[in-house]
Amino acid sequence: MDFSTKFNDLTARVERALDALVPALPPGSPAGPARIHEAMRYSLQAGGKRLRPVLALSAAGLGGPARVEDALPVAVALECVHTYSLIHDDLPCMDDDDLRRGRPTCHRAFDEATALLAGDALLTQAFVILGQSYGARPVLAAALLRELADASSGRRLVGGQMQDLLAEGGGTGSPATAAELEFIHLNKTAAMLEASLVCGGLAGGLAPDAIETLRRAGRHLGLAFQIIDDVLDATVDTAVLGKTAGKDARAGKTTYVSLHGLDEARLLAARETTLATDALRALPGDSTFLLELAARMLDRRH
Ligand code: GRG
Repeated sequence: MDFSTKFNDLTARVERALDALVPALPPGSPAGPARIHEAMRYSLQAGGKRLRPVLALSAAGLGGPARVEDALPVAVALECVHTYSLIHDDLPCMDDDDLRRGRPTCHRAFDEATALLAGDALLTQAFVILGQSYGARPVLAAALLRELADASSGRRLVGGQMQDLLAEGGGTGSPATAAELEFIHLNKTAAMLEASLVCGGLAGGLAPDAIETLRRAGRHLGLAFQIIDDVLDATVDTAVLGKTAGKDARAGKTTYVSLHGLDEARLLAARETTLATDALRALPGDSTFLLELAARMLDRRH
């Protein structure tokens, strides 16, 4: 199977699992407020790139093709946490954005309170899914819960977002230093990519040293992903991105582009990608797909 066929096959499986595990109304529920489920699904099914679930499924596949199915629930849980973070990031009290995944943000399509609740409910739904789907395998369930909870915690995703807001003017008002920028991106961006590979590896039954190698690959892939995100924000227009472009410069934000310039930022992203692919090559199993995915993440246009 070539790369695109495999990528499309994995994303199609993710879409079906999302539909099943985040239903319009939970099975057996009375006629509760459909609005919360509509808002959750509105943002979830708006057609993101599904990178985190695809990374998880590909890492699980290193344990053999049959393991991919095992990783579907955690892949969906990762996408739920990611989508919650996007909904909250877009709120007026944070980034105040109107466009996400090519359509109006959740609070524009519904209202602010509904968007806040949809984000809360998606975060919680991730852990509902893990409990329901892996409860019969308590050792795996505990490892996945620990990994996803840590990645989305105040120490990582939320901590990275907090530092980002502080650097933007919520705190001192002074732009982030290079060290602060690395902290922001290691946590706001890389934590979830790292968790995607690690959770996939756990569901794939990989050994502890392979899990740590996946963690290292995820950290470098996450930094490369964020550097490219900064480059795209500065170079690609809103219609292509599906989210508002040029926001970093307008906000006077420190980014890899503002610190290093476009060319050097691209070189840094390539360097981080090489570090990620060096790690991926050391893994057991066939990592061809993951290596190609890393290369395409570096070359992405949106
Ligand atoms: C609100 C706790 C909280 C965190 C917000 C996701 C996020 C953290 C902020 C969004 C802004 C941003 C640049 C985040 C870095 C991570 C990133 C590039 C997210 C976008 O991921 P993609 O491009 O999005 O994979 P799609 O829509 O394709 O899934």
